[in-house]
Amino acid sequence: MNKTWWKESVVYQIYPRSFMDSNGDGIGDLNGITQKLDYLKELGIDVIWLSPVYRSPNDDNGYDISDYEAIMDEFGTMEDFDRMLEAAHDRGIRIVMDLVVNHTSDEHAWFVESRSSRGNDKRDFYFWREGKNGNPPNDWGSFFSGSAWEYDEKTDMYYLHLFSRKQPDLNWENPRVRREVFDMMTRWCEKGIDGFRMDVISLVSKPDGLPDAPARNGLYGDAGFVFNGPRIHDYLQEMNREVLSRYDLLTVGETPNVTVEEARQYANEDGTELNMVFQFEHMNLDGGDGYKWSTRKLPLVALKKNLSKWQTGLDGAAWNSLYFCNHDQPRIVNRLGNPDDAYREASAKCIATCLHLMQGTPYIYQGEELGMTNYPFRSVEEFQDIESVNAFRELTQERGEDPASLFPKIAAKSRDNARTPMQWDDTENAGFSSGKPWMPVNPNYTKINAREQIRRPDSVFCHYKKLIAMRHHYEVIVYGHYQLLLEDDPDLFVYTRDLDARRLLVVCNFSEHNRIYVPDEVFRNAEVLIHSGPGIEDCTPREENGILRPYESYVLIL
Ligand code: TEU
Ligand code: CA
Repeated sequence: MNKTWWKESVVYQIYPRSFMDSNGDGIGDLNGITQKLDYLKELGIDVIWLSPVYRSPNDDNGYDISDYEAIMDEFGTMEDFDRMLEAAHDRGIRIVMDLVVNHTSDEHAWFVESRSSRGNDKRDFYFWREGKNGNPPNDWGSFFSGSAWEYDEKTDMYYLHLFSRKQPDLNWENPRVRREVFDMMTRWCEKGIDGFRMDVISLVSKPDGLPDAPARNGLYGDAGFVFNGPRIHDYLQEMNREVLSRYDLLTVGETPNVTVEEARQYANEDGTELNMVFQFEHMNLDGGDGYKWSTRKLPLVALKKNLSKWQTGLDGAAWNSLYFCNHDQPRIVNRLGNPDDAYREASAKCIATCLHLMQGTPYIYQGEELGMTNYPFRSVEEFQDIESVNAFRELTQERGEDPASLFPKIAAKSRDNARTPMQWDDTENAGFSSGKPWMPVNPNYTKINAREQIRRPDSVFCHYKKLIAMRHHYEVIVYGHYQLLLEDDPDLFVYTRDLDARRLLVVCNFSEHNRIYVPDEVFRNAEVLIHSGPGIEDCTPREENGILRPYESYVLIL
């Protein structure tokens, strides 16, 4: 197993729009991030993954880029970026940028040129096709509802957009596109950044001939089959040769629909492609029928089996990312824990222990370290995210779903849950902004905020801080081999890690009733590395003859 810094790091994801507003316009910005670097240093994280800060019309909150080498006006200037980068490096914190190159904004100069005429020099930077008898070129549906094709009257052709119509897909079959992307990446690396998170990178190779989808998902074909296309590994190996291999980077691909077998290629130990990928199987376990919208919670036994499959499936061959939260996912406390006061902190700490003791690089999404929860949406008008807004409209107006029964399912899974402002303290707007925040602050900020937790030893923040310090101290946590115990137990998530003579036992009770679990005799004299749960302030796991309280978790080390 190759040992390296990005395997031993903990990454913190910042969604700049909602992190910290320094100039009172209600929108987070780069200077706000710089102001909060000492907070992140206190937490102990090693790397920041910065969601897009490039120029954008914000049709998809920055994931629609109109200039890859200019800073979004609302976030500040390139000088602000340089200042933030330097301030992070001064604190030993690396900066990983979000690379969104499956598509650009329709306001990007390339697309403006490409759409201007059929003969334009940049026409084939994108996918332009003739319609069929007045219909789109194929039946693909956009991930943001509607057809994945937009008719462009000027040249009487359609262009492909797997996301919003303002996010036209780049044609990676065109070597000039790849050259432009690689050169842009190189210029960012020359500025001293430390890596890339690659947005839906597994989409950039489309199936030959752009055939109809093999499965339908309501009105349109399910474009999910486009992921992991025929030349994806050729393109990533070319990117690796042209850019990635020339710098000391953390690279993580966002690869929905990836399997363990494919991940062993994407994130292979030979380093010919990426360091790691984000898989989505565990995040889809609480989905609805035929789509993600649902009020179901994550089923524990299925979750244990899926995460264990990834732990053992990549061990020694590739490298896992470890995440439950990001800007696209609802808050994990609601999906796997309990957001009510009685159990919120215990369940948040139990979740953190369970994830952070696995093999792989952990990712913490802003606010996860505080146990932040979903937002209490009351009506569909409160949704701002294009995915939620379009889905509600299409499902009710075009597919006849009942609005009243659909609303709670969208409210539970909406990406907006992760995009409410970071809760810094209990002053107005949770200390996020002196102006009107672009997105309402979760009203529970008076109870859940960083200032209240930083100095409270049993807070969620201090629990994450301890987990991060443990990972920095014990190689067995980073490199140890994983084995699941009690595979079919509906409440307990119990596993071991071992590396040479070191052994860990991780015990988590994901239920709201007491359970009995007595560790194997071999752990009789083991040290307690971390222990959390309601009412356990002054006891150790063994003193309670195996009683595990609701959401109690602990780690023993030999
Ligand atoms: O997400 C791609 C993606 O997988 C999501 O659309 C996911 O399928 C959906 O959100 C599940 O709820 C990336 C970015 O993370 C997302 O924010 C962007 O909207 C999207 O790509 C387009 O750039
Ligand atoms: Ca601002």
